[in-house]
Amino acid sequence: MLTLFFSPGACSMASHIGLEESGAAFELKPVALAKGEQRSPEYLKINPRGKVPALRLEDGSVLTENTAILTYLGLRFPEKGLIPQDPAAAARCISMMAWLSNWVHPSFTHIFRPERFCTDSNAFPAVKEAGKANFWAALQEIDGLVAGKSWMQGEQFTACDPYALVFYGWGKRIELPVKELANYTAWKHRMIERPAVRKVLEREQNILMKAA
Ligand SMILES: N[C@@H](CCC(=O)N[C@@H](CS)C(=O)NCC(=O)O)C(=O)O
Repeated sequence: MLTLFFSPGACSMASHIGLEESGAAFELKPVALAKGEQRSPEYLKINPRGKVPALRLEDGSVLTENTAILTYLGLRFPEKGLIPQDPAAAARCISMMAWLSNWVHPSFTHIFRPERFCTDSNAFPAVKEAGKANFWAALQEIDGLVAGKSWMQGEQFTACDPYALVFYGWGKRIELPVKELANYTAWKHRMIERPAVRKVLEREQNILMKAA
């Protein structure tokens, strides 16, 4: 069976939703980031980088990175359409996930982990400020990207959708005015109406299930 190493509220929620949407049989292994379990010797054997998510396959090998895990699920369960069949559409989906991973996520990390990006503690406030500005600009960009579409890539729900939901939730968590983003917010409502998404949000007790 597939095994997902995850932490509630972390970016691993994207892979968690991908698994639930794919219909695959899987088990969950929580990794308590707040307790530093990601740096335990046991977990470092799973992912030597000490990050979630990690997906252990049936043969015991491990996949890391949301982009790779979601792509794997899309290729393994093609009937679910997480990765489009058309080569250009598939590449566009991977392109979007790459941007979420290499720009949107690190922008957020600047806010809480400035020491990972700058050795001068006097500059931490400026690093945080830049991270927050970049993160908010990225959320605004996503708002524009979903305008007039049902899903991130158009009319087909793809692997980009679970990934983009993570960042709406993080924006809400740090009290950015995400509700002002009308398209992203309408899309978020459509996401929550999907049974697989709702199941994961409830299981992770995600902030998106809380009122206001
Ligand atoms: N690009 C990676 C990011 C993985 C990542 O940074 N995960 C965070 C949680 S959102 C983590 O495990 N952080 C623990 C730490 O840095 O100690 C992916 O998409 O899988």
